[in-house]
Amino acid sequence: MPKNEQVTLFLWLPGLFPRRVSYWLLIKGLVSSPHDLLDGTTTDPNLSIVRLNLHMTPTGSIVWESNPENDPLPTEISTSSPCLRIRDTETGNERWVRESSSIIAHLEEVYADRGPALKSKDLLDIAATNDLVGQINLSVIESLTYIRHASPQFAAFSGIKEEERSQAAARLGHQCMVKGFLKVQDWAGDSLATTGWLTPGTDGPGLVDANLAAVRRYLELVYGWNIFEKEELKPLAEWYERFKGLSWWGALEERPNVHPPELKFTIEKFEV
Ligand SMILES: N[C@@H](CCC(=O)N[C@@H](CS)C(=O)NCC(=O)O)C(=O)O
Repeated sequence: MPKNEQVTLFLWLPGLFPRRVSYWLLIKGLVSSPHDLLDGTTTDPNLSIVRLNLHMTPTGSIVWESNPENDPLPTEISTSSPCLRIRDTETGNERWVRESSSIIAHLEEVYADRGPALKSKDLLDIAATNDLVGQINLSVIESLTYIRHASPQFAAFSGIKEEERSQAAARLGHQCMVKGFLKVQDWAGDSLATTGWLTPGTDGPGLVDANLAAVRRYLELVYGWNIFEKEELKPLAEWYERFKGLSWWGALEERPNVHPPELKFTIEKFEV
């Protein structure tokens, strides 16, 4: 990274999408432990973490409280976390990256010479990585359609009235999500067979792995939902068990109170 750049991550640590960044930071060694991550401490003085706390207003909109307080996420830039700010310390000029998958892909370029590679250098592997990340993000949208209709609390949060919730919409979302994950499983078949990981051309877990593991873990924590429960997704279920074997997993993801109890929701069980 150029000497005059200060890079800041705005992270709501319990969230789904910021979790992708947390996993990336831990695999890369840019935070040295889950304890340091929760504390907002990185191993590079040019990289800072602003931790966000979520507050819901009575009208249901989200307000972020930042730690440190004097560095809030500007709402004219984004209302969502994660967010990445790159500030030129000489000119004060700022640029922003706003999407979790783009943020970790960008940081992986910036920190290409540090820690393990989470992305291949081979151009075709990179294209395949982009295919996989894109497909994961499409499947996440389908999973959101499912829970918008299957979870009374998430429906209410999304502005869907109880009588408007639809089993057909939930079922379709679920089916499309499974179809999408089957594509991921198929497209990652070679790397799963050779390295056990989803990211093409890396030795260990990479960008694709961080992007998907965060989704699997968050939906389990909030809804008690295993998104790979269908028998046909067994290779992904086995991959996730492998991911849980990473050295930092237990200290981060199995610590007491890992998820705020007020953000645990239910899913109505019906045949999907
Ligand atoms: N597509 C975005 C989604 C980010 C997102 O929705 N983040 C949630 C927290 S996990 C959020 O900030 N929601 C509040 C909002 O969008 O205003 C990404 O991949 O980063």
